[in-house]
This record gives sequence, C-alpha cells and structure tokens, in this order.
Amino acid sequence: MNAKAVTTQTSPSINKAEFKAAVVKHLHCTLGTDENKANNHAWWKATCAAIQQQVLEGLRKTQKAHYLNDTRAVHYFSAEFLMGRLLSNNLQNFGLFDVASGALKELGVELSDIMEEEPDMALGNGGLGRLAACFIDSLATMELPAIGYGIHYEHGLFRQEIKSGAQIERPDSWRDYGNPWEICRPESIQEVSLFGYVETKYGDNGRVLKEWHPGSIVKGVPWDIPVVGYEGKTVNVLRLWQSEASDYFNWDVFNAGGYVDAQRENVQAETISKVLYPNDETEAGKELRLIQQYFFCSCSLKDIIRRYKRAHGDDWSRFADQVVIQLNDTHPAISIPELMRILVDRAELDWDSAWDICTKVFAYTNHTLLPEALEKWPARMIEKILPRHLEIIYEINHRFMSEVDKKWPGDNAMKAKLSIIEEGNEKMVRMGHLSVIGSFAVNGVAEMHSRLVKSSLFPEFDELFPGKLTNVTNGITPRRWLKACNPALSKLIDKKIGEEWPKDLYKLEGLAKFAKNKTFQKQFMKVKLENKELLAEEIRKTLDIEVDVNAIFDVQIKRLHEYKRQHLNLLHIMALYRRLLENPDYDMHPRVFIFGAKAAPGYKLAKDIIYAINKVADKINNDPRVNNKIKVVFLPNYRVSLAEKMIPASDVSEQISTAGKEASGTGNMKLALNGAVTIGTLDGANVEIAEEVGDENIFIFGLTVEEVDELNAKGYNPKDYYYKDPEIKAVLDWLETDYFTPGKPGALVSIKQSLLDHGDPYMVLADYRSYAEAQSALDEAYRDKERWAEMAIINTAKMGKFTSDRSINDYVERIWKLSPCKIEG
Ligand code: GPW
Repeated sequence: MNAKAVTTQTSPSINKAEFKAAVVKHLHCTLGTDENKANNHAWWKATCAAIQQQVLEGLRKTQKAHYLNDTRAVHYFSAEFLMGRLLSNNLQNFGLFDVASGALKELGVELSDIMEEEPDMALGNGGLGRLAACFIDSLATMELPAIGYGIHYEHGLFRQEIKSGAQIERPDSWRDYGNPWEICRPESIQEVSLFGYVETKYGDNGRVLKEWHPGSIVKGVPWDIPVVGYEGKTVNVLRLWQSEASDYFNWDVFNAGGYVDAQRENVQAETISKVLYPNDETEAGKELRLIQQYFFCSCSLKDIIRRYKRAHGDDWSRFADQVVIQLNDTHPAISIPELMRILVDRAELDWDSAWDICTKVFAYTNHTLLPEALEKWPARMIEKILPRHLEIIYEINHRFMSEVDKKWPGDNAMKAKLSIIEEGNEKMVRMGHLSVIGSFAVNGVAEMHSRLVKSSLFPEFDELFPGKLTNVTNGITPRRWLKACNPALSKLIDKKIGEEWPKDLYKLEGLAKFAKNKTFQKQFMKVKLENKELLAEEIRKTLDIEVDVNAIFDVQIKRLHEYKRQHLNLLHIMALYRRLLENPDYDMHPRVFIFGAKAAPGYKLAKDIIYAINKVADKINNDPRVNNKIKVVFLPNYRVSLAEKMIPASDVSEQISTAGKEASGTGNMKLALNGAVTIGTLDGANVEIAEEVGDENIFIFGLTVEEVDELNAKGYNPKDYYYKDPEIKAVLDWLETDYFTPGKPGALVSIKQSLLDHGDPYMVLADYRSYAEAQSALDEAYRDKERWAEMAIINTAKMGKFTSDRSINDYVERIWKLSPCKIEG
C-alpha cells in the first residue's frame, strides 16, 4: 500500500488499482492465502482489512484533534448496540463503494457476495439497540466528539430457526472467525469490584469515611469499534467492555477470616459479558444482569475519568463542562451512584459538590411506559452485589425526600409515590426514579410518548423539576436505511434532486413536486418492483415459496410482542382467507403478508403467535382455492441485515400497536423512507409521520389513547366484540379447531384464550373492525397505480424530519450543548 492510500482526503482517497493491490496484499500477508485459493470469507476479510487502513488513519486523526482541542464530548451509555454489518457502511461512508466493487470485479469477485459473509453484530434486541447504532452514526457524521460505551457480548441476540413452525433459539457466535473491525486496547483495562462489605471509619475532623472491601474483582478489557462518519472525516469509537478474571486477589477480604467463605462470591468473571439478555422490554430481575450493567458502567466511568485527569489532573471543577453522559433507558442508571461513590469515597469531595457534578453530567432517555419494562431491583440484591451503592442510593433518596417534603409538606403518600425505594414485601429500588432525580434532563422518544411520560408516568417529577422532562423524537440514519440498503432508489433520487440528501434529509422534500409526474412515478415504482424481485428471490431461497411481485408486499417486522399486535394482523389474514373460501370471487388485490420477528425465549404467548403465523401460512400457501391471492411468509432470523433486504421491497408498513404502548417505533420511519405506505394506529412516531405525509397518504385506524383510557375506565369486555362481530367469532373459533394444525386440535388456542379469557389487554378485538376497514381501503387504493405511486413518493419525500441527524441536533442544542470538531483531511 503506497502513501496515498492511507490519506483521508475527501473521497475517494484511493483508486481502483490501489484498492485492488491492498486487497491482494491482505490476502497474502494478513490471511496467508492467495487469489486462487481464497474463498468468499477470505475475500471479505481482505477487503475489510484494506478499508480498515483508512478507518484507523481517520480514527487517529480524530482522537488527536479531540485531545488537542480538549473537546466536550457526549458519552452514550447503552447496554445494547445493534450495529449489523459494517463493510458496506464503511465503504459507503468513505465514498469507496464503487472503487471497491470495481476492484473486486477485476479480481473475479462480486462485492455483494462477499458482503454476505459478514456476520451481523447483533449486540442488541431491537429498537433501543438499533437507535444507539443510528445515533453514533449521526454523531460521527456531524463531526461531534462522542463515544459509545457498552458490553462486548461474546454471544449477541440468538439466531432464530423455525422447526415445524416453532421458534428454536441457537447461539449467535459473531466473533467465531474473528472480527476485522475491532481493536483490543489492553493498555486501557479497568478493574471492577463486586460483593464484599462496607467498613465505616472516622477521618480527622470527624468526617465519616466509607471503605468498600470488595469480595471479588474482575477485569474489563476494552474493544474499540471505529465508527466512520459519512464522508469519512470524523471516526469516533464504540468502546465495548469484555470481562475477564483479574489476577488481583483481595487480601482485605481474605484477612477478614471467616467472613471470606460467607461473603466471597464466585461469579465466574468471564460469564459477565458472555451473553446478551434476549428479553426486550421486560425487566428480568436477574443478578447477572445487574452485574452486567454495573460492570460496563463502572469501566466506562473510570475510562472517562482517566481521560479527564490526563488533561485536568485532580481539579474536578471542569468535569461537568467536559463530560455529558446519556443513559439509554435505565439499564445504565447504576452509573449515578457509581459516580457519587468515586467522587465522595475516592476523590473525597463533599456530598453536595459531588451531587452537583452528577446532576450536571447525566441525562436520561425513557423508551417505554410499559410497567413490565420499568426496571426495579430488589434492595437486597443491590446490597449483596454493590453494598456501598445501596447506601448511596439511600442517601440520595433521604435528601430527595426532604425536597419532596418542602414541596408537599407532610404528604406521606406523595413521598411513598416518588421515593426511589418501593416499600412492600420486598423493598425494591426504582431505577426510573433514580434516573430522573440524578439527571439534568429526561426525554421521551416521540411527541406523544413524551407527553405521556409527563402526564402519566412522572407527573409529580414534572411539577417538582419544571422543564427537566422533554422530548426528542427518534430518527434513523439515512446512510444505512436508504443509501446503502436501497442503491437503486438512491441513484434515482440523486438524479432527481442531487446528492446532498444523505446529510440533509429535508432535501427529499424536493421529490414531492414530482409525485404526480407520470414518468417519475413509473421510475419510482420500477425500482420498487426490482427490489420486490430481489426479496422474492430471497424468499424462494430460504423458504421455497413462490411469491408474485405484482402482489402487495405487506410487511410487519419488529420484535414479537402482544402490544405490537402481530396477532391482529394474523386474525385479519385468516378473515381474508375465510372470505375467499366463502366466496371464490371475493375481490381483493393479491397480497403477500411478510413477517420477521424474534420472540424472547421465555415469552410463551409470543412464541405461540410465531407458531400460529407459520401454521396459518402453511395452510393458506398450499390451498389452491386461494388462487395465490394470499401468501404468508415468515422469514426466519429477522436481524439488521435481513431488514436491509425487506425494507426496500415493502409496499405496506404495518405499525399497529395499541395506542399509547409503542413509545416511538423506528421501523415505521425506515419503511416510509423507502416508499412504503403505513397502515397504523395513532401511536408513537406514527402520529408525527401522519403529520408529515398528510392524512391522505397514510391509513390510520383504531382507538386513540384517550379512547383506550375511556374504554378501560368503563370496563373493556372483549366478549362484546366476539359476540357482535361474526367474523371475529368465526376466526377465533377457527383457532380452536385442528384446521391449521391437523391432528393437533387446540394447538393455537392460547391466542384465543388471551383475547377472550384473559381480557385482551391490548384491545385487539376492539380495534379489529376498524383495522379490517382500513385494510379494505388500502386494497382499493393500491389498485389505482398512479394514486399509489404518488402516495409512495410522498412518503419518501416527507421523511426529512426522521433522520437521526435531526434527533442528534435536538439533543445537542437542548441537552448536550456540544460543538462539532472539524477533522482536517
Ligand atoms: F423497555 N425499546 C426497545 F424501554 O427496543 F427499555 N427495547 C427496550 O427494552 C425498551 C424500549 C425499553 C424501544 C421502544 O419499544 C420503541 O418504541 C422505540 O422506538 C425504541 O425503543 C427506541 O426508542
């Protein structure tokens, strides 16, 4: 590789011949193979290595510039980062995609084939983890000093297989053959203490000193993943901690004699970062999970403090000017008492000074109102694992309770309500309360969600801390979710409105004036058709199902949850099937219903719904009476890289959660950006999507939040709908037979039971009729080709607001107060 190849000028900084030489050099010198022997995997690794040279050069320059300028930086703490694949993204962002693809072609290799070799980096469950990945992309693109902190899980989210219709979980081993992007940094290892006991001592002038004698110490080894901004100028890092056994032996605890056996806990150090908890939106209450949270927070805080001290020594007065930490939900909330511990016990600051720093450093994002997702830890568990932190939490709470008493004197009910500690059979620590109290800003993730955070989740906190609760509507990176995943549409857009849209998504608005233009409509829908052909091929390869690309591709892709209501979609599919059986001439445009969803391994009903979708699919897909008017496709192992294939091919985006339950949603934005028309409830960011595209370009149905509340207040009885609506009754009764599960009657009954006997908590039946009517209207609309094309174009054109660059800009201006730092080329 010559000198020119490692510069980071504006792209492309390296030409085809040089790229070719670099790939071949890595085949030889890094991988020990050659052009004749190399398989796709080796070609993939050599290509990654070729671009990694540019990546590392950018990283070095960025870190130097941040250091020399002593920049204020945001530290994004998240237990999950759902990065997906990095090759195409990095090539794209360096402007090297065409260079690489041309170079490889001359070597007889297809870039698209070798990209398939890259395992997804699936260190997250769903929306929350993917949001973190989109945010760090935007931060780098906007040249903001930022670092992502998380956990280097050995196993990411499980791989899903479908056997006889049912979900099977298999371990995900994304690093088995090495990860070409990550860099181990043994020079920055941190140590983390766990368990043990707290000793109270008295210093001179009577100051109470607390000394934590840990029972066990583990090492945190950092792995850095470079995060390349669009146009390749800033390269930030995502720093992920891996746990290892420490060589350190705690003599204090050993010397405490008999105490040792009783208190010294045997966490196998390596198990801490072994596996990602696969439960989306449920608080598990498991000890290992709390240890994971504390482990990465403690490592990250120590890392931040080490860097701060290098520039500022022991002068803490500027810490809050240099450091802001964003807590991605409450998963990293234990950072708050951890920073207090470091400041009070270690740096020996007085409590008030320490608290003042803390409450200027932390900001907290809330991502849900669902009670089962609001984290609470048994006080006894915290006491066992982090005895000093529990004391600190009590002290924070004690002082907070006197504030509450000042505002509402003598109101004990109010104190009980706002306390960090929930009293009861078992004392619990409410991490949401701790986060609100310990942060200077709290945000929800869409307008409606943030309004509900204020009005129903934390109304008293809003009164007590006026202005602290705010909104930042989520966004998605258009680099991955349009430019990289939908090259055909991207090129069409480039031709029509220029190439600035990936960095300035409001530019897409320029497409709106062509929405009624017949030629543009044809071009737009031709791209959609080509993308549908690609997905149809994928469906054929994985499932051996033939789908008609002229059918409506109707897509619901997201984690499987009752509140997301995949079963509402399923009931409607069954109803269409039934209508066709009763009337072979039933008039509907052919439709392919496509699902992608993983269920948490312990979530029984979610797994039953996956099974039901697959069983109904088998039956319908093989019933000649359906005459190919309906196909049902469940694509296994839904993940980022599969989403990238499904989204460009979608005509219809299903966003059908019960109003008030989906905080924002981000798949809704990705699909609309790629020209899918939404059928959805007035929930989360759907409300803002509807505002942007206009009511005539979206199919809204169902109860509003207010109507859901009213219905609940007066008493919701799903049986009212069952008995009144013959279609609902017929379809639910059908689930009880063995029609879809021959020889196994009752195999699908749990769905009916949840809707009829267990109260239908997400009001599927209440929304059914309105959903079915919206679906008919949609079917009707699709048949008018020009009208549909116009809707699809408007959806793409109006997605400017939903770039994660806009979200990050909101955070920067309203919360983080950061300035960009230009990196010289
Ligand atoms: F429960 N979200 C998620 F709030 O994907 F923590 N996993 C989670 O564990 C939680 C939230 C949590 C999602 C929300 O459901 C979705 O509506 C939102 O768009 C996304 O987070 C990003 O904000």
